[in-house]
Amino acid sequence: MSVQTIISPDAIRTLFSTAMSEMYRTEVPAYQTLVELVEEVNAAVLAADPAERHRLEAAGGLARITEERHGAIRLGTAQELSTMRRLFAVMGMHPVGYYDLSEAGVPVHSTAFRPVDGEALSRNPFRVFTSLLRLDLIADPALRREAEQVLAARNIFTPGCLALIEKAEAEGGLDEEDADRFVAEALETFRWHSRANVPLDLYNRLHDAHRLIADVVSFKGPHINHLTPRTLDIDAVQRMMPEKGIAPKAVVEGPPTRRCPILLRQTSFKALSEPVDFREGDGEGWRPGVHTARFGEIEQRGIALTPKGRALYDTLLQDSRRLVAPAADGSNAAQYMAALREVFAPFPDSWDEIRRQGFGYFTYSLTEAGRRNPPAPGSDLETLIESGLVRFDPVVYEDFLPVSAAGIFQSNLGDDAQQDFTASPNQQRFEADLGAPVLNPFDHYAEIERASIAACVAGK
Ligand code: OOG
Ligand code: NI
Repeated sequence: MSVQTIISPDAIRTLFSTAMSEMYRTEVPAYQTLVELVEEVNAAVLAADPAERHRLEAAGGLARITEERHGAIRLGTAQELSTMRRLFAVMGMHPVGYYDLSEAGVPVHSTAFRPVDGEALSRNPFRVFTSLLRLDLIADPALRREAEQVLAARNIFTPGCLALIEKAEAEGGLDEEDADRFVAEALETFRWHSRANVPLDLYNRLHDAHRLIADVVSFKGPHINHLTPRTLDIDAVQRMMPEKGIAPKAVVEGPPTRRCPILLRQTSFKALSEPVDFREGDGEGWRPGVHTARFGEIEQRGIALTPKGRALYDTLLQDSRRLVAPAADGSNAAQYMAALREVFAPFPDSWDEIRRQGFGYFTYSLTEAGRRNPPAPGSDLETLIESGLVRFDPVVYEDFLPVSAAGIFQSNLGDDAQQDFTASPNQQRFEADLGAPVLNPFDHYAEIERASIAACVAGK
């Protein structure tokens, strides 16, 4: 293969996210309904706010505003996780962040495979929140062994997919024809299987241990469990879901509505019960049952916070929840959202204040005047801002939030699924299973900011 024929990993990611979107809309009609609602709301926001429309147009993303920003899968073994890392690497997606969900009663730990640099993100931001089941948190040793055996016997990747991963690694990428084949093969891993891999009796025992364990262990592969388009008004979509016949989770996760959005807000419609056939004991027969796993989600992103800003966010979120713990049935949703708004009042709500207090990451760039009159090397940044030579823009948060993720998990596992596990973050173990370290998101955002400052004060 000649080097010229290799296509960009970003282009493969776009083929993949488009194919996933098509597959999921067909498989989960309620998701198609959600996407149509999001399109409707986004169009209304843009019609009412020409300035926002302009800004998005200038950023080049208007046509793709509603495209999926992320999806999620849950894996069963270290081997699956490390192969998944290699699969995503073919599409320019790398592990960023470590999330321990055991603390929130969900027996998994996770990372997000995502494009890392700004250019790759702007070409296609699609990421996959990827969780690894923690069988070590299952109390019953016999059940744990049974689950391990089932997982050890499955192969979630097609032979064609594995061969193309190896080819991409050996040759530094794929050409267009191989990329098409790779996406088609990879898609098989994320597909829904209406036939379970286990008898109903084992499914029930796994389900009793934790619904998530049943979801991971009982199937041939890690079906994509949701996709998440971007909305420009998450509160409107949350409000309008029932009108479209889909049931939203109780509350929007994350920070309250603000003028200057921070981090990530997300909500979903509740997972649907779907028919599944289970094996009939050891025999050939099948017996009908149901499984609840797949849903649709939406997200709205704001500025990436520094450790100091994040600490304040975490404290305020905890305080809000202490004041009003959101009930799973949504009965106190309005009180919770009101408490959230009130408790978050001390979090500054202007970009300049967020910046001055060191709560958020920004990129700095020369203004028109700054380019005409480049600053002398070593100039003071604040002086340059005051004199209008340098401007600052918030860095968008491209990662996830453990408390929000736990809320999304929980509302889709059934509202009774909360369970206590000993909180036991184990990033070292996760990285050993992954076969690579995860990138620390704070370091990454800090570096984006540092590089932009260095360029400015150097007059670039
Ligand atoms: C993942 C839930 C987390 C998010 O957006 O925070 C998530 C899952 O349910 O597998 O996707
Ligand atoms: Ni999600």
